[in-house]
Amino acid sequence: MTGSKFITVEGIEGVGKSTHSRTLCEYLRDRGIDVLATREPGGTRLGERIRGLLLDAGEPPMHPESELLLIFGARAEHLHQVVLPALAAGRWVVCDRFTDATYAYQGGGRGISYPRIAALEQWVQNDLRPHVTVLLDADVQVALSRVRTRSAEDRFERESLDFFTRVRHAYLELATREPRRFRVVDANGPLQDVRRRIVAVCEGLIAAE
Ligand code: Z5A
Repeated sequence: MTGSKFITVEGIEGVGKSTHSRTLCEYLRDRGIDVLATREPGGTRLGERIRGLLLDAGEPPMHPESELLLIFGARAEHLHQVVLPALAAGRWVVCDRFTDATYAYQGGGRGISYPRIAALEQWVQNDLRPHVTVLLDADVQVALSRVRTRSAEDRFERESLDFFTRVRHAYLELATREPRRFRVVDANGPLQDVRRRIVAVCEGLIAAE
C-alpha cells in the first residue's frame, strides 16, 4: 500500500459523521491499512479542553471571532501533536470534522468572511489540506431529528433551523468548488443504505491507490 492519506468527514450534526467515520476506519483496517481515527475540535488533551469550552451551553455568549480563534488553537495543537506525526509515519488519518467545518459553521453559519478564515488556515496548516473529504449531506430536519432526542443540547445544538440550513449550503458550495477533493454522500434514508454508499467511496479510495 502507498503513502499516507488525510481523509476528513464532514456534514451538519446528525448526518452520521461519527458512525460512518467508524465505518471508513473499519473498512480500511480490514484491508491492512494503518489508520489513525481522530476528531476536531479535540484529538489532544488541550484540544478536548477547548472543545469543552466551545460546546458548553452554560458558557456566557462567545463572540464569533473568539470561537474561530479557539477552533484554530485546538487545530494547531492537533496538527502538531497528532496529525502531522501520523502522516509523516505513513499512516492514514481519518478525522471527524476539519477546516471545512470552520468555513461552514463560522463562515456560513456565523457570517465570518472566508478570506479571514483562509488567512488562519494558511497560517496554521501551511499547505496541509485533506486528500479526500467525505461530505455526508442530508435534509436539515432529517439530520436534526436524529440527535434532538438527546437529553442536553450543546452550544451549537441550540442554534436555529436557519443556522443549520446556512451551514449545509456552505458545505455544498465548498464541495462544488473542489469536486476532485469532495465525495458528497447522500445521508438521508436508513443507516444501512448510507453505509453502503460509504463503502462504495472506500472502494474508490482503495482502487485509486
Ligand atoms: N465545529 C465548528 O463550529 N467549527 C469547526 O471548525 C469544527 C467544529 C471542527 C461539535 O462537532 C461541534 O463543533 C459541531 C460544530 C462545531 N456542532 N454542531 N452541530 P461534533 O462533530 O462533535 O458534533 P456533532 O456534529 O453535533 O456530532 P453528532 O451530533 O454526533 O452528529 P454525527 O456525528 O453526524 O452523527 P452520529 O453520532 O453518527 O449519529 C447520530 C445519531 O443518529 C446516532 O444515534 C446514529 O445511530 C443515528 N444515525 C446516524 N445515521 C443514521 C441514519 N442514516 N438513519 C437513522 N439514524 C441514523
